[in-house]
Amino acid sequence: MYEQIAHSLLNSILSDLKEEIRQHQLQHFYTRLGANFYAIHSLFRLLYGERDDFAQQMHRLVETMARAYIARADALKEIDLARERDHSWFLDQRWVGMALYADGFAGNLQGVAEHLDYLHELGINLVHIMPIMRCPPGSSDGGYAVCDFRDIDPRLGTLDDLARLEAQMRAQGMLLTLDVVVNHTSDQHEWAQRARQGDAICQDYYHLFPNREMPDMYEAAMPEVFPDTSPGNFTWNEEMGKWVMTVFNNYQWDLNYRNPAVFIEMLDIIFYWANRGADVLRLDAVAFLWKRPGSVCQNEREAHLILQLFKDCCQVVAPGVLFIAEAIVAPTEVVKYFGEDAINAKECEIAYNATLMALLWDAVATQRTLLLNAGIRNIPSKLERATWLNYVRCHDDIGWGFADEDIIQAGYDPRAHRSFLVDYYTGHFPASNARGQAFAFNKRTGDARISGALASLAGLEVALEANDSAAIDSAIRTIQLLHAMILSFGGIPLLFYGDALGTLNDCSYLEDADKSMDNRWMHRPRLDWERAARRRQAGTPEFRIFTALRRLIALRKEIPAFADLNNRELHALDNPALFVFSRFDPRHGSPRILVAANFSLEAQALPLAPLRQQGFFRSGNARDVSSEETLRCDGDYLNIAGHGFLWLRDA
Ligand code: OTU
Repeated sequence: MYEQIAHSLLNSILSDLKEEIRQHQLQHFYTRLGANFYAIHSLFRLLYGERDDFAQQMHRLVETMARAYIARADALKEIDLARERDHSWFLDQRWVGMALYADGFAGNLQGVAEHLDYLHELGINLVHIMPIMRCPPGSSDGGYAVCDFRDIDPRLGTLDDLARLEAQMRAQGMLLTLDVVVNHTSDQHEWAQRARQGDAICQDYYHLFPNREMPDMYEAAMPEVFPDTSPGNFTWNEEMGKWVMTVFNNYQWDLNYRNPAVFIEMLDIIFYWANRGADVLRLDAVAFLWKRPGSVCQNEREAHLILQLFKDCCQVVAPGVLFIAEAIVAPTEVVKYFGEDAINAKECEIAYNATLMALLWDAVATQRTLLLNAGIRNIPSKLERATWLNYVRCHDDIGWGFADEDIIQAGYDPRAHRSFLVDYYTGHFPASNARGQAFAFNKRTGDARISGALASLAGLEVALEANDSAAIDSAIRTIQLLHAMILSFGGIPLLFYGDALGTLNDCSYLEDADKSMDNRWMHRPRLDWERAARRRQAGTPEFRIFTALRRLIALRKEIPAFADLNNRELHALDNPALFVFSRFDPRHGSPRILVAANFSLEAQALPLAPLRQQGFFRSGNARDVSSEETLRCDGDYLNIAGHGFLWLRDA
């Protein structure tokens, strides 16, 4: 949009740019900046317009973008142009992701490069390497307490190792996803160290308070993220004689985005990793970016403005790079991270679908899909050019973050139901064979979340110990069912390393003093490659899980209706154990797929009449693409085995 104030400011900024910048070939930079400048200026003014140095800061912002654009390699600029032409490329069903720790997966970055063939074998072509930036020795929240945003943790390798890995992945058509921890730094970051020494400029990077007045005001409304290990949201610092805002662990200092210097620094760090070849950047804890006393300090309007501004600026410098919003918040809030009041995603193109994840675990525990159906129906629809990251397990705990109204709609009492889920997954519920642990138990609210490896939560650990082959079969079916859901639901499926091999809880973290307080480490294993080799040995659980998932992944890639183009319909059927939806292909009109899942351990009857009314099974037969079997559909019902699923296409 053209607007005089913004445009004349842009002209003056551009004519002031230093000769060393202007001498470069900046054609695409100028056209993109011209296109986005009105938005960038408006957002920056909404956030920082009150300041005397607003024009200067705006100037710095443009210069930062220009320098990052100049530093961007030609090969990456080519990719940007190609992705501009094919701007919905990431909605395609061919993408299948995995999140892994470089050290847990293969020792370090070099090890990851050496094990890319494993990922290939499984069909993975998007790899999220958990945080690799430099952290202090000792506790670092699994890499989320960064002390140098521009270097790689020496325990994992070097920038050169990353460059080699990136080149290798690119040559094999794999996407690289890296974390940028935008909300906080380690207390050992240079800014924090200088702040402690009294540097006023660095003190302004954080939220510091001389006494309890403001912290108390904040605390009245703020929840606690880690209530048992890091209670409260502030930490006293003796050296400065000040309270520091530390929403997560006490060694993670929250950045102060009221200061435009913080915004520009973090934007420049986003550019830095984009220019190192990341295709996708996972922005950590984005819901927390803006703190307002008296509010819960999550999902504030300004947090969205900051993300929009990150996006608008990144589109100028590196338009091919996507953002993932890591916002584990209520379903109605999470869709806002795609951008509000827009048609296309204008914040983050991808967001974690924590709602689906928790609902799937709810369906497993209850053997009922009442809440799953209610919860999915009530997820607000998302924008175009936006997609979900669908996952069953990740490196974090499982929180029961679905809406209370949905729980009520499903016929349960919210408090009692959430505590049932904790009992179930910690194995305290009589019929449960899950073996998780409670995480972040909050004495005040009674809330708890769940840690544990997927296979252990699905009952495989208990079954193997008992050497009970029926129970082993059942756990393996559960693991397949859950993955079949994230592969077909719509969005990018993100597997968690280890899960395709049925990796169980790993309690060795208890011997490490830097980890023992945080039981999320029980599901962040060090992969045992000897055990992984059993994926080739018929009959082993590793073989059974791996081959099944590899097959489903390969099938997904061949089914155009599984691309995420707002092409899903939920089907409400009169059976509380079934989850049934269909996917259609709006682009090529290839066949619809009806996904029918049975979350009960007993076989269930899928009623066909209501589906026939919607145009399915006209020929009387259907093909289950997942098993390559043709099924007769001319009767009243189709049988689905306990924890079974079908991917049905008209035959
Ligand atoms: C994120 O977590 C990371 O995924 C966690 O591993 C980090 O501990 C945390 O940020 C701090 O960097 O912020 O938006 O276990 O679900 O803290 C949600 C709790 C987050 C996580 C939550 C999450």
